[in-house]
Amino acid sequence: MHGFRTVAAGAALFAGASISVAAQGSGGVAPAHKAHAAKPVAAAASPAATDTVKVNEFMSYDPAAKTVALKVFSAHGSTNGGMNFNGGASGSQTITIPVGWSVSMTFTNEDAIPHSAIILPNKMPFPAQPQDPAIARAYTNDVTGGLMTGKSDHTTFKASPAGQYLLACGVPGHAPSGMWIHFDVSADAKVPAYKM
Ligand SMILES: [Cu+2]
Repeated sequence: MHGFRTVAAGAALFAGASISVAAQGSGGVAPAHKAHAAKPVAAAASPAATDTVKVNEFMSYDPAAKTVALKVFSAHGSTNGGMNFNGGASGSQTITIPVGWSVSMTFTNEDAIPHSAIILPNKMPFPAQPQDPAIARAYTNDVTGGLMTGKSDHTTFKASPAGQYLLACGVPGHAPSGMWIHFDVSADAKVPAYKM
């Protein structure tokens, strides 16, 4: 279901070598200030080997280094009573990472109660007992107890193997309450994408 828009967004971003400006908003490209439609503006840019591409406020990546910087905020807004990541709950968002890329994830808890983040297999129901992440090192500190209000944790992991996963809260009861979004490691995607 979510595959098409993810790919389309990624392709559009990749084409926009002028980065970050066009990447704002919910997938749409902002109207051009000037209508030089025939001019190949992007081709005029330098090869941009070390440029960082901004996908949205939560994600940016370096296509040369194949690294993704991902910010994950718990209780980002009131969606699902705060039981959300970056405003997404019960799978309403999908993060897509090309297989083999390195993900640098910074998690920050904006809620009054503890939360955490862990990559789990895309399986329901959620396990009743705490378990290891589906991708090595893809979890935040004290994943069961959670981080207190305002606390952050950082982890870096390699997005592998390809498959469909969930980014979920590891505090008991939270994931079954909807505190999870999709996390795909794709063998087909050329660049990371974030579908809101
Ligand atoms: Cu939680």
